[in-house]
Amino acid sequence: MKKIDHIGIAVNDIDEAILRYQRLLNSNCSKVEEVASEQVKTAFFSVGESKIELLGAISGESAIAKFLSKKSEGIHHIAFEVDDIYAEIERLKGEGFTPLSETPKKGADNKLICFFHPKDTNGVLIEICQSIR
Ligand code: CMX
Repeated sequence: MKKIDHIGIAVNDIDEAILRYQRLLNSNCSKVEEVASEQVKTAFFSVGESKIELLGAISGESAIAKFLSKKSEGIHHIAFEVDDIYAEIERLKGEGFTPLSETPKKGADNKLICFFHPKDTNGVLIEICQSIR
């Protein structure tokens, strides 16, 4: 793993949260994007080498809607950048971690992504991601 790419935070009202995090970080949101496959609206803020990703649900089917109803707002996942997502999925499977998709999916921020179940990682949902060049 190369670095923490971003920390995902689930929020009830993303437009309100964007304004709040702009004040907190004293910087503008760099990208707002809807990811249809995940039914989420995302907003990214750069913080040094890493980012904060705000996540709002755009439908009740979204994993974020389920998370918010079960756990309420808060840290949803930690994402690590990798060089070769296919090799890293195989390595992590070999180590006994459980991928939530067999192959990487296209995520926000022009990345290939794969999530790993929080039951294997002390209750923290893990994402690995690789930039699409
Ligand atoms: N972090 C930590 N624990 C989580 C969690 C999260 N983000 N989401 C769910 N859980 C917990 C549940 O509370 C539950 O705990 P208990 O067993 O103690 O009740 C456990 O994990 C399993 O939950 P589940 O009901 O079996 O499964 P869910 O239907 O809630 O699905 C998960 C959980 C992680 C498998 C599912 O949300 C998933 O596949 N996530 C990956 C995709 C995703 O999160 N997309 C949104 C972000 C997209 C983006 O960043 O662009």
